[in-house]
Amino acid sequence: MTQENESFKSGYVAIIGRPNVGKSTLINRVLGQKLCITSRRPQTTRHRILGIKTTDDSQLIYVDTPGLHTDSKRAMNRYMNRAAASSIDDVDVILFVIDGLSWTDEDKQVLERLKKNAVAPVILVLNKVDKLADKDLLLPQIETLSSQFDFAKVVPISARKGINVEQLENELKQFVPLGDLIFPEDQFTDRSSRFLAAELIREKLFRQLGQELPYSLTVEIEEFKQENKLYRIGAVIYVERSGQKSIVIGKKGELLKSVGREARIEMESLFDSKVFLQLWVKVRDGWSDNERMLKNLGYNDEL
Ligand SMILES: Nc1nc2c(ncn2[C@@H]2O[C@H](COP(=O)(O)OP(=O)(O)OP(=O)(O)O)[C@@H](O)[C@H]2O)c(=O)[nH]1
Ligand SMILES: [Mg+2]
Repeated sequence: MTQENESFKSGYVAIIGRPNVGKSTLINRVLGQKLCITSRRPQTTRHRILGIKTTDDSQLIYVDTPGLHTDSKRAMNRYMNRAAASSIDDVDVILFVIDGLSWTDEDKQVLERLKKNAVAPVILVLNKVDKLADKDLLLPQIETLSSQFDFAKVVPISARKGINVEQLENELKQFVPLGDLIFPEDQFTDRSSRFLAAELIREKLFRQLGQELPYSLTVEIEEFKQENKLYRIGAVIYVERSGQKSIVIGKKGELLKSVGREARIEMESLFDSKVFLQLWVKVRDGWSDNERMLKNLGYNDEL
């Protein structure tokens, strides 16, 4: 298709920012489908994920990244910061996402990193403008930040409501080079169905557990079989202490059951198949601060 179209453009867009500013929500909005998991909790995204959007005139490959944060003591946190920081390299344009009017120390540190390492142009994206009654309130913030860094553009959006997102996508096309498809046109991510299944289970746990959420919880898919129009999926939820195990299971197993139900429904729509899902909870002491266990659980420095 693209051979005939000499004006076709393709390239990479990194999405960078502190935790919880709406990076993953933005990718889902752009793709028009749920790919990346999102939640009210900071540090929802743990791995780099590509979200690929192909249109008649371009293929933009969005790189979702874990929120850059300052607490890098645990091995998993260091892994997440590395995954985010390395995404700044080798992209055509960087979206630096912040939460509307707020500006925290963590935002400042992300900007410092960009100042030091970003080679590609950086667009400042002020997200969550739906929360502002008066958009003019953004002007002083834009002015202050623009005096600290030479942003290629400043774009206020609401990823959740879709405000100004199409305009942002159009702007992005200026920054990617002419080029052919990088991925097949019907591919929307670099991640396997198996990975996405584990992520969906983790999202449901993040959302249902609220304040009780054991932060160091992870999901490992042990069985993933496709039989005609049925996916047979077995997953283990790892926590670090036995007290956390009972929280995840809930009274009479209710919480785990409802996590399983919600995850299954989304998997069925994602895979367009029936899904038979089984969940177990196990304790694996200290996994989030142990480099070897992290690797075993899929926290590899991939890419
Ligand atoms: N009001 C409002 N909320 C938003 C908007 N975009 C995202 N959110 C909410 O902000 C929270 C965090 O969104 P995520 O997309 O998970 O944020 P993230 O930047 O990917 O977070 P990490 O993966 O933890 O780094 C969720 O509760 C979203 O629903 C927006 O435009 N407006
Ligand atoms: Mg995220």
